[in-house]
Order: sequence, then C-alpha cells, then structure tokens
Amino acid sequence: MTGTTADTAPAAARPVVAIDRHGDIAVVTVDNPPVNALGQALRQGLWDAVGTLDADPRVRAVVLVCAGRTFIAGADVTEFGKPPVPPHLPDVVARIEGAAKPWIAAIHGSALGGGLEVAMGCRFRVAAPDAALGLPEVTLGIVPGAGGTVRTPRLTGVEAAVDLVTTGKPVRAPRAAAMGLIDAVVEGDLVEAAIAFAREALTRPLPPPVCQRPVAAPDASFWTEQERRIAKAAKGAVAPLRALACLRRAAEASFDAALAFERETFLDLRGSDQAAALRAVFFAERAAPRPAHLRDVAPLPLRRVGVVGGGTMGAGIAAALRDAGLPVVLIERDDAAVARGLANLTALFDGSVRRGRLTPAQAEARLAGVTATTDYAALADADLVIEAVFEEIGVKRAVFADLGRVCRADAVLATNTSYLDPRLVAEGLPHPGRFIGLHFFSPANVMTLLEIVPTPDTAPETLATGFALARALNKIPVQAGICEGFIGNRILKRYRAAAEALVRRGVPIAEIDAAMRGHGMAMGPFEAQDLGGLDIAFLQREGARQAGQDVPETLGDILVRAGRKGQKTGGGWYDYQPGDRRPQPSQAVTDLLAGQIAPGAAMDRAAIADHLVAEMAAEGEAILSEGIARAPSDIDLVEIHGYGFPRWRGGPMFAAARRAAVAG
Ligand code: 3H9
Repeated sequence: MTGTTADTAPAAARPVVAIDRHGDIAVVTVDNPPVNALGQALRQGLWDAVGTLDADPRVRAVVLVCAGRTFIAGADVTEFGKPPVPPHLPDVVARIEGAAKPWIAAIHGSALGGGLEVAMGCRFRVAAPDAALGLPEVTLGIVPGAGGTVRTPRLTGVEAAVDLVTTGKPVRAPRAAAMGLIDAVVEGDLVEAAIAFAREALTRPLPPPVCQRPVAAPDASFWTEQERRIAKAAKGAVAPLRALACLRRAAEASFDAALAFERETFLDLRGSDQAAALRAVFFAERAAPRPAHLRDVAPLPLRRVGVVGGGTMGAGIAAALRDAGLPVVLIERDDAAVARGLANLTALFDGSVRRGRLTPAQAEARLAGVTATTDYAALADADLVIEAVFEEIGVKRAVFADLGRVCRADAVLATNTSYLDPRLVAEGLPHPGRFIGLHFFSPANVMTLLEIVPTPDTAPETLATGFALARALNKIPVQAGICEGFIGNRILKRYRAAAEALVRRGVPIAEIDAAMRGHGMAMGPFEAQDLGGLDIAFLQREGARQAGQDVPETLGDILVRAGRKGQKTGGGWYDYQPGDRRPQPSQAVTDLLAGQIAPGAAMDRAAIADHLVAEMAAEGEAILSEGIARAPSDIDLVEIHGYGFPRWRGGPMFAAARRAAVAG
C-alpha cells in the first residue's frame, strides 16, 4: 500500500491527497484517517488532482487508492449538521467521471456511501477479495446524495440496485463483481494489481462513463410491489421509500433529471428529524464500545471462557462466545443437564445453518469448541466465567462459592442476573475486584445489547474487560449502575405499568399495542408480554411481596392467577388459536378485568404512543439523576438494541429532548 500511516507520520507531512507516478499511470492516494471520510479538504484534494492529472501529458490513467484501514467510508457525517461547503460531492464525482484520463478505483476495506459514489465516478473499479461495498445512507435517514441511486442501476440493473440502496447493507467484493458493481476482484498487492489492470484496460477501447450507460426500466407493477414490501420492512422510517423513488426516477428519466431529483431528496432528508435521530444513534453506537473513562485502562486477555448454566440464556451466551472464536467450557450440575445444555447449543447452531449463516461444517466446529462437563475444575484456566443459572440468590451464590474455589484469582467472574443485586450475588467472594454483572439479552447469540454492571468493588481492569468482551462479541455495551432492573428492565417496568394504567382508564389493550407498533416498536407492550410469558414478572412481584414489600396487584397478576401466562398457555392479554401466534381480543380477559376498568376512554393512537414514550423518558431521567446511566444516549442504545425501540426515533431520551427543543 502506498502512502504513510496515521501512526508514524507527523500531521504536517501527510497530505490528504498525494499523487505518485508509476510510468504512465498516476496513483492518487487518499489519506484522511480514521476512515478517509469525504470532508471538505478531501473533496478539494480530489477536485484538484483531476485538474493536475488531466494537464499532465505523461499520464494515461489514474489509480485511486486509500491509505489506512479502508477505502473512502463515505461523506463526513460530522459535516451533516452544517452548511455544505464546495466543492460539493456530486461535482467531484462528475469531475472524476469527466476526466480526460480514465480513473480506476482500487478498493480495500469499505467503500461506503460517498466512497462508493466516488468509485462509481471512476471508469473502472477493482477490489481486494475482502472489501465491502455499499450505500448505507438509508441507515442514516438520508438517500445517497452524489449519484448513488442513479449510477448503481446503470452498473447492476434495477433489481440489485433496489436491494443495495433501500437496505443499506454492504456486499463483499466477489458478490459486487457478480452483480456488475465492480469490474474485478484482485489478489495480492492492490496498487500493483490496479496498475496492471489499468495497463491492460488501456489496450482496448474504453467503456463509456457510467452516466452514459443505459438502464432497463421495469414496469409499474415492479415498483408497486417494491413499495409495498419496503414500506412494511421500514416500519415508519422514511428514507428507504424515498430511495426507491430516486431509483424509479433513475430508471424512467434522463441521467441529469434523476441526479437533480436525488440531490433534492438528499438535501430534504438531511435536515429531517429522522436523519438527526439516526446520526445520533450512529455516533452513540461508535462511541459505546470504547468509553472515555476507560481509555487508559487495559483489559485483561480473553482466551478461554467458561459459562455456568446451559439453559436458554447460558447456551445463547456460549453460542455468542463460539461465534467470536473463543473456546468455551460449559458447566452444568449433572449429566442430564449437560446433555440438555449441549442440545440447546446444537439447536442454536442448527438454526444458524437453516438460516444460511453457517455451513454444517462450521456449525460442527463451533460445537467442537465447547467442553461440556459437571466438573468445575475445568474452569481452572478460564480468563472469564459467566454465570447464567436460575435467577435465585441462593443458587447463584453457591455457583460463585465454587468459582471462588477453582478459578484463578485474576479470572473475571460475571453474573448474568437481570434483577438480583450483584453485590448480594458476590457476597463472600474472594478477590471481589474481579466480579462484574454482564447482562445479556435473550437470544444472547442474536441480541446486540450487553448491560455491564460493575459493583463498588469491581476493579477498572475488570470493567474494561467487560467492554473488551462486548467488542469481541460485536455487541453494544452500556454501563449500568445497580438498581432493580438496571437500565432496560427498569424502564420496561415503568412502561408496562403506564400501559396498564391506560387499560384501567378504559383504553382498549389492542389499541395500545397498535399505537406502539404504529410508533415503530417491534411489538406492543401486551403482545410482547404474551410472547415472553407473564409469569416471570409475576413471580418477581410475588417474591417481593413475600419479602414484605408493598407491591400493588397488577392487571397482569389477575391474568396469571387465572392461568393466563401468555402464548404458551394459549392465552394471556389475548387469546391464541393452537399453532397461530396472531393475538385475538379476549372476552375472558374483558370478564376477568371487568371490575378494574373505567368505561371506555377515547385516546388516539398518537397520544397513546406519546404518553408511553414520555413515561419511558421520565424513568430515564430518574435513572440519569441517580447515576445509574452515564448519558442519555446510553439509555437510547439500551432501548434500541434491547427492547425494539425504533432507531429512526433516536430512542426515548433523544425523542424527549427533541420534543422539548421544539416546544421551546
Ligand atoms: C454518505 O456518504 C452520503 C453521501 O451519499 C452523500 C454525500 C453528498 N463520517 O466505526 P469505527 C468515525 S453518508 C465521520 O469505529 P471501524 C467514527 O465515528 C455516509 N466519521 O471504525 C469513529 O470515530 P472515533 C455513509 C466517521 O473500523 C472512527 O471513524 N457512510 C464516519 O469499526 C472509526 O469508526 C457510512 O455510513 C463518517 N462517515 O469501521 C459509513 N465513519 O474514532 C459509516 C466512521 O472518533 N462507517 N467515522 O470514535 C462505518 O460503517 C465504519 O466506520 C467503517 C469502519 C466500516 C467504515
């Protein structure tokens, strides 16, 4: 790779765009760490490079390559809130496309958004085998703004372009080559391979620039079908449908007219609430794995991990660890439980095979990396052990007594408790600095949230190791203080109580669920309880009552006492027909709750959703003021990644702040 690296060169010695000449081929190297985002200096540098190289008679072709870990990863998202400064990206792309010499984009790492748009302005694109290419703009609430919707269908055809642009999902180089997005996948040194490609290309007539290539327009029924499909998947996010409209224009209008339409859509969406929310989530997600307060703390190495408990949660955690390549020791209390734990794990890996995420051979290798046993001595060499046994303090304490005996004094010991006080779980443990709460969400091999709960005794290295684990597992970590339910389940409790309070006021259960789905939640609060089971929270309340706490009777309690625990018992808040997960309003529930419900209150769905989200945000405020969460954005990440809150609303705290700002 040409160019200097960010780590070794002083800032002044490193131009954002450098030009080298290899005989008659020029190599333009972009060097704008960390991800070569298209800030103003880079746009200007590219603009100037076209002029310089067009004027250089020795140069016959230009290779565009990037230093560092990636090709251009897109527009500089930090510039989105500010007035645009020229040269604008569409003009830079047009200038590269109109250059007198053909440009060849040589792609490694990720060519995303504006980065792929720059590459599509080039006459050719070659990429390293592991490069990823994509147009993730819709995930930021916008559409591509520099020709992405207009040039992509000219390279790949409309159907593949719809997929790329409306999902925002990147594709790897081999797939990109198969769909026509790039011209070749090249092995070995990328610059040398791109120069060789350029020399070869110069021996033949050049293809036309992408803007001059034709695009076949599908008929109206294609667009109607796509609209229907995309609207359903978007659940209220507007960008995917607006991106589809741009693609349709690209297929049906001239290149220039489509480009103008795309730019207009881009500028319109860039200032929208949804884009602001999605940008906030984007930066919060990137900041989460490396919190500032742990910058100077080195995590402990994670080479071997133990999991105690092979139930749904323990098996899910073990699967997540294996997916990250870590060898796992799985401990259960007897041989039958070991067999059940292994069966749970096998079922998870088989599921991944069915969904095409793993080959059968990979699934077998994942399973082979698990040592399942009843013998705690197998944990003697573990760097980290995660306890995921029954949610009962005595059971958990017994596990930690064993772990305290067999594990190394520097092994991190974690509890996956979701409601118990981790301080009580750890009581009596030798070397308490190594203890921490790691709250996974079920299914743990799928859900991206990890609540990290230190106790007052937890050492900084232990906390840093929790974050390192999250990075290894590709999860979003959020640090939480100790309170009942930590961040997520505490807000959930308030949310459910507020929803029940609406039912008591006479708002129909199905209206509340529909309102929250309409708000963009994956599910409403009552249908979600039916799916997960009403008995778990009921048993917690009963436990608290038995311990002498004053816990008022909830409507859910009435249902559970009547045997209605959710889908698994054929009914909870709704009735269910056997084999059918669709909730049906229930006369039995109406009868059971009759004495508790006021005569019908009218409340429109938007007001229901606003009220419930405001309740979530109010609990979030309390959590912040008690120091349980470190920042509002942490609460938003918990809601988005753990509880199905719509990303495009930015989370309850973001929404509340936005609402307060608008109100004045
Ligand atoms: C676009 O292009 C619009 C155009 O169509 C139209 C224009 C007219 N801008 O993720 P990482 C920062 S929309 C600014 O940890 P990785 C990030 O915050 C854009 N900053 O690295 C972090 O900062 P810090 C479409 C950005 O190696 C640092 O870089 N593009 C941007 O795990 C490292 O990030 C995208 O949506 C950005 N665009 O992954 C691409 N991107 O060090 C989004 C990153 O201060 N980016 N930063 O915490 C990514 O997907 C990943 O960053 C990438 C690298 C895969 C590239």
